[in-house]
Amino acid sequence: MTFRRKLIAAATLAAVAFTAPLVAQAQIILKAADVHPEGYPNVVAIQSLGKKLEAATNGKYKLTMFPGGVLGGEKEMIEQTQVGAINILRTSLGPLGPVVPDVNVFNMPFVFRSEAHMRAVIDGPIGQEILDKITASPAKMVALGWMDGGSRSLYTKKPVRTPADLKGQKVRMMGNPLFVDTMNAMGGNGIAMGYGEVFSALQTGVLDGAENNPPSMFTSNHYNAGAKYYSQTNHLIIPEIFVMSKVTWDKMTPEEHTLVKKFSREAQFEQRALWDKSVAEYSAKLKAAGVEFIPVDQKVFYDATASVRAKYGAPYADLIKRIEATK
Ligand code: GTR
Repeated sequence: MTFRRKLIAAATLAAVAFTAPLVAQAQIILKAADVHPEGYPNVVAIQSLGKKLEAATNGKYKLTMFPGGVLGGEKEMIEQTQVGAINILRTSLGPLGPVVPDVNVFNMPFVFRSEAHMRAVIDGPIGQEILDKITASPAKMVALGWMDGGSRSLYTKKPVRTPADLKGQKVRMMGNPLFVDTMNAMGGNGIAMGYGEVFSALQTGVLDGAENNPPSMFTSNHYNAGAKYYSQTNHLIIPEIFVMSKVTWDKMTPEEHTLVKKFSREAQFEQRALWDKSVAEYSAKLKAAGVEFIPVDQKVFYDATASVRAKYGAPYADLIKRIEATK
């Protein structure tokens, strides 16, 4: 080897030694889960949080997404998150109510005047208080941020315009007694069931309808199981949430906590932008597939559900006043 070559070889070795880590660091896989499919705004926003965390920690953490409910329904996934089998979970606040009753104030029918009102509440101090209550509760989850779930309306095989039209109709609700009470008060028969079971229950006639926002109604394919009428009740405006298992959180450093919090807040707003686009897109797709959107008098359904707000809202009278006062 010439002197020049030797010099280059030595310099290359030195460069390699300089950049290579002294001890190979084992990568930590963060299992994230969602009932929604790949490409859904909530899934995309969590994946992007994962990518940012991976980059900021030089690959110490890598997020792997389990979409489409492959790890179970939200009730089962909440349980897996509590024990650390799932590290990051995006879920509706609905099925979290039986685990952390304080969140039920956001789960009440017509507690928010509009989606804009709901956003103002979750982005502000009340939203932070509810996140903190989840984290401080014995549920073993650290609440990271909110997501948008739009407004939930009713979809059925027969057109529904009034509570009387719901008489005798079996309507799927999320697993929380509050929602079964809500549907019963709206005039139907509420049946609690996991999201993944609704399609075949509609097909076999176990259910006459369900309720959800347009992106979920479309991606779950429920409109292809006979539910062709979408009545614009907007009875539930439930924010969604993403949490980290406390088991996982407790193993992270304070610097990593700061990163997770920062990227979570960003995920909240990234999802929102994607969400607004997806509501428009999936509403159009539902209409193109022959779903009839039926305008209804929401006031009638609001009045019909007063007993539910009275029952579940009683312990939170002050908080409800603050929600109402939020502009
Ligand atoms: C969707 C929500 C999911 C899940 C589903 C359901 O709107 O995004 O988290 O709760 O509804 O009805 O089970």
